[in-house]
Amino acid sequence: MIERTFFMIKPDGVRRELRDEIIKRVKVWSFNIVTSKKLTIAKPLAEKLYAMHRGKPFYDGLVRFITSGPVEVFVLEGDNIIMGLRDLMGTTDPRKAKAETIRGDLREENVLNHEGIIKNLVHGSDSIESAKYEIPIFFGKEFKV
Ligand code: 3AN
Repeated sequence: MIERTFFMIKPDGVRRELRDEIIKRVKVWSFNIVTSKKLTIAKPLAEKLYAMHRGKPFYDGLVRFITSGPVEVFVLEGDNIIMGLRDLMGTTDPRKAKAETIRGDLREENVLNHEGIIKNLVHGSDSIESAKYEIPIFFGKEFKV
């Protein structure tokens, strides 16, 4: 089934200039870029994106991390892309991510930042519901899931 999902190269990925390497991997999987833009996320936007993590010990640090520098955000489209992209990204903790995944292959030696937040390069929606929530935060209502 052709699906759309929200994808982000986080501040650590942009800072390390891994954009082209990451997008090359996305393209190899025949995923298409519907639209994209580069921005620095403002705090209210970060709080909306991470609303499900509010109250967790890493929440404040996570918001600080994601607002710490430019990110690139995408709407991607492809067959079974939500689960496919999660496979391509690898697990949340890059130290546990398999080889040939983005997080597994491109992780830094120091995976945690100074606040103990996991620097894992990328984000992708984990379900259709998440994609429906996350895409409009960054792209308005124009790009339907
Ligand atoms: P994913 O990005 O794999 O969907 P989420 O949505 O559960 O993972 O978590 C969002 C982000 O929060 C992660 N990408 C990571 O940067 C950070 N994070 C998650 N769990 C922890 C943790 N236990 N300690 C520090 N940071 C965490």
